[in-house]
Amino acid sequence: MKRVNFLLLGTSGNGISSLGNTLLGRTCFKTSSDLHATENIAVKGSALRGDCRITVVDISGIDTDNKSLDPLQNLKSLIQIALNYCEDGFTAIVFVLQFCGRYTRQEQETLKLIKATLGEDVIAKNTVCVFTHGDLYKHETESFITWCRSQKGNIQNVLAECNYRCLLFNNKTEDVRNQDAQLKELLKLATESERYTLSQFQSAEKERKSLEEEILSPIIAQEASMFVSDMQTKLKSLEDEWTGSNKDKLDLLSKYQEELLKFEGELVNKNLKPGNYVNPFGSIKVLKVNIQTKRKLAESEIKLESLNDRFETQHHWFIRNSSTRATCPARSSTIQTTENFPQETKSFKRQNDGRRSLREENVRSYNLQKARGKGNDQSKDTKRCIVL
Ligand SMILES: Nc1nc2c(ncn2[C@@H]2O[C@H](COP(=O)(O)OP(=O)(O)OP(=O)(O)O)[C@@H](O)[C@H]2O)c(=O)[nH]1
Ligand SMILES: [Mg+2]
Repeated sequence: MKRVNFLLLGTSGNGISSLGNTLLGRTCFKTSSDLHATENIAVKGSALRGDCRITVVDISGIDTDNKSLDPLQNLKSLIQIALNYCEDGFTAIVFVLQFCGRYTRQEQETLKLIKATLGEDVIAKNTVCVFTHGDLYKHETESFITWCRSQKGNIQNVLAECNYRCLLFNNKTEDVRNQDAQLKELLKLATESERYTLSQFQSAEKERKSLEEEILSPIIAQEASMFVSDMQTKLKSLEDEWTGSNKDKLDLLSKYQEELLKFEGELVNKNLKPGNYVNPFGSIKVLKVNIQTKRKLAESEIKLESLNDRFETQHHWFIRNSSTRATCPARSSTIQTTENFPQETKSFKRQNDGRRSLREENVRSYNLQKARGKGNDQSKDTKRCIVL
């Protein structure tokens, strides 16, 4: 006995379950005229039609704008269930459209999701397009296939892609001969398509990943823009309101830099796809430069503070020591200690050298006067030493 498996997919409400029932010749799947979609399920039904065992898996209608991950994950798990139901794969994938329904952006999103989930070439290789609501077809003068070929835009691309394996179905017909003729036509078209197998589904993982990245990219970009604006606020308040030390400021900037680099690394791994959103890498680059400039500034301030401290220390040391010497010009030991000035700056050294020679000259002259017996004039010496 011939065994034929069909997997039915399409936008919610297009008549997927009704088509399933027509194919099986009995009511197996729940149909509804409700305006809302039915729950997310994959249901299998089977029936003997002539010399053929027909198995149908009805995947509940798709409703997606591909802006969240749920529909992708849902469809992926429903297809896995469907492939478990039919381990030898599907004779054909049936993409269900509605005759007289406009081929809108919603249909395009459904198609995008189907291709991403089952593989980019699923329409070209494995699909038959079935239009339900065939009872509304009133173009008696032209065949349905001529009508298909005369369509324009995105729907024309789809029909051409599946090589016009297209068929009109009237799910409302009570005429058994008409029902049989529709099924026979579908079986014929199905043989023109390739069997859809588990291995094909498995190798579509990269397409699923790619759509996943495309869906997540604007969400990630939004998160990144929040991170950037938060970091900008922190840097601004560091500039305007900081009252702590430069050392603490530098530590904080290093922390921000670390956070930014970590965030950037994670963002690179997320593989952002180009889309209708601001690319966060530009703002991150600006932030990096901003932090680096602030760090350099803080480092210079710290260096300046340390130089100032040293200057202050030396200045006080010098003032203390030079005043001692000024009142005691005769103490040569004090004069000698000038050799031991700690880490003199060049200008200090120049000044000290000048002062030392003046002091030595004073001492020499004091000793000379003393030797001549005139050295008791202390006031004169002091006056000279005050020059120091
Ligand atoms: N006139 C007409 N109505 C149809 C045809 N096929 C389906 N319908 C109607 O379309 C409506 C939706 O049919 P369903 O088979 O429940 O659609 P579905 O795609 O399975 O919907 P969900 O599973 O809820 O997404 C029902 O009211 C059906 O009676 C058809 O060929 N002709
Ligand atoms: Mg249904």
